[in-house]
Amino acid sequence: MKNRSKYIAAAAQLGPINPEDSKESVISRMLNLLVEAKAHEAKLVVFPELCLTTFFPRYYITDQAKLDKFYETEVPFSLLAEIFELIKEENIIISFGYAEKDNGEPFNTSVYVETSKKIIGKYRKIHLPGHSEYEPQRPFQHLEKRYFKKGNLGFPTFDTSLGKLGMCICNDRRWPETYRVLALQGCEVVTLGYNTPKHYPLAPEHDHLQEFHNHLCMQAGAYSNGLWVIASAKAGLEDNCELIGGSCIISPRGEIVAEAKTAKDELVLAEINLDECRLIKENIFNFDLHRQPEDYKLLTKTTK
Ligand code: CDT
Repeated sequence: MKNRSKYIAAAAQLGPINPEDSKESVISRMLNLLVEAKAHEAKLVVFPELCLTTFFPRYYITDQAKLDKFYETEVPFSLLAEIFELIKEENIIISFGYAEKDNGEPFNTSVYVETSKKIIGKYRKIHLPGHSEYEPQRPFQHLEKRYFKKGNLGFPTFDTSLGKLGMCICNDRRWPETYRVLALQGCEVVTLGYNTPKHYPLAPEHDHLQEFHNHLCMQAGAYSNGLWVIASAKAGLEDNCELIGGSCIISPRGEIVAEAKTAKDELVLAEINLDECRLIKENIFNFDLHRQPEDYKLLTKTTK
């Protein structure tokens, strides 16, 4: 690569995926976005959380065979064949989320895959929101705690041709610790996907703030850790449940430099300049000079 520190990245937002939509139909939509990404010479393309199917934690599913269809036992390269055919001559890293079953253990997972089909990074969601039992009073369920185990890979970072990358998934982005643990390992770009309903049944008073809270936590995470954030939504009206859009690319200054305009399939493009991380990391949030971890012990001593 000519200049490792500058490249085009894309948040590849997907519009709604309804329960009857096949994985093949989703892949062909992803392919369309990749054709566009390739035309813009994007090197890093980020797809949403659980992007191969509808957001199934919305449903209470008791039929195990039906539930199993949502999971992959390995990265589904055969499904993704056309995608890798398209980019085989390129030097692109793709990130996407899927429901993983590893030796029977279910995880909400995201991976980095290189053009050569090499898996160069994996993350399993740590902050699983929602509940584990059916709650009839809700207009829709959020059963992530039922369908997934807490991720067991920590928050790893990955040295790549596009800088030091790290992943988180949806609800993780609301927690400042996520970005800080990644930043302490030198992370320069955090990529993430999300499925965020507009309506939060437990605090509907906040529904009008969903888009604001989405950007607020990611902009704060980017700025206070001097890193880029690339965030990709699954958006729009999915089986009658409205999911927010707002996919975006945020600079280490905390500024949104590119943002989705629709709640449909849409590519959000921006130039990533890794050197911009330094202005924050070497000054206002210079960890070596200014962090005071001895006064933060409570952070890991208690869950309350
Ligand atoms: N997928 C996911 O983590 N969604 C949550 C919804 C709110 S909690 C029920 C989020 O944090 O966006």
